Amino acid sequence: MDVVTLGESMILLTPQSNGLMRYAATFSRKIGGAESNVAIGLARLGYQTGWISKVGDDEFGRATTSFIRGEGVDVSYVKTDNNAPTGIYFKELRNSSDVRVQYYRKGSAASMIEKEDISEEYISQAKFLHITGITPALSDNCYEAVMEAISLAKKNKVKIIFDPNLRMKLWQDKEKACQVILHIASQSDIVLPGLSEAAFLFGDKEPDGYAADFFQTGSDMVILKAGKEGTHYFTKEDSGFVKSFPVEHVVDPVGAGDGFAAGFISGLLDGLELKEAVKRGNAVGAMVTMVNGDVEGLPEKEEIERFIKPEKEDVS
Ligand code: KDG
Repeated sequence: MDVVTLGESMILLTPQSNGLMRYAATFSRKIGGAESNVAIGLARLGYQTGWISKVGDDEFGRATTSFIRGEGVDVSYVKTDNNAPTGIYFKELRNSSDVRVQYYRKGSAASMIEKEDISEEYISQAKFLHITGITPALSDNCYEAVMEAISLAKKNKVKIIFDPNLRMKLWQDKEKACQVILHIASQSDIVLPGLSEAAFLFGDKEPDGYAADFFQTGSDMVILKAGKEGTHYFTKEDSGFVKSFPVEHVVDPVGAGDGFAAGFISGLLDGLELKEAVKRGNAVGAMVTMVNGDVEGLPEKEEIERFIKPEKEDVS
């Protein structure tokens, strides 16, 4: 197993018309969830991934698990909760720069994940444990499950990669969000914050100021995503910046960070130089934004290579 991840996936409903969702009459039905997006992204690139979760004993739960299984992700640690439903979320695309997300997930099956659901045997098989700041925001028991996964990963020398994925709609208060995210960052080997997440945690600073703050919490590597500008990377020995790939028309930006994570982790698994791994992350992130849906734009490996180095058209 290359990567194990843990979190909630939901039915994703997107109006088939642009504009305010109150006028929408028909919706497309997809599946989304930050952690399974990463697991699917890596599976599509040819890596072995596993997703730990809970779904409801309902049609949406069965659809979610079979979709993720169908994408090549191991779901042997996905349980069914008989008393809580599978979560749902709506994505209202007013235009590509104004996307609103509406959750129907309070009390969902995944919010019932608890530390007893985390298997040491499963985590210990992985090279990386991927976690995000969404899961600990779902419930106290989810927070405990994340901490259990972290402690099992540490015990078994599995590297921990953490994407803060700050979703303010899921947190009761800012202070708790800040405290929990910093605590998890302090337990992680690699952190993947966006610039606005770093500003939320540490206030307004320059990128190297954020890196120093994350180093102080205990992380060894900081990958600071600056959206369409590019990505800064920092270790204690090395640092740099990799420009984003230009995207002419963003169709749907949701899932770009997960695409980045999948591409970046794949680069680490392939032993690429850090800069090249970041470049691959940027490429996958950009490709995700060109397609509607959280996972539908995730590429296969050969597509990334073509995207990074487009072949010159034969004009002879
Ligand atoms: O990163 C994309 C996620 O935000 C999306 O898939 C839905 O998991 C989701 C969430 O909690 O917002």
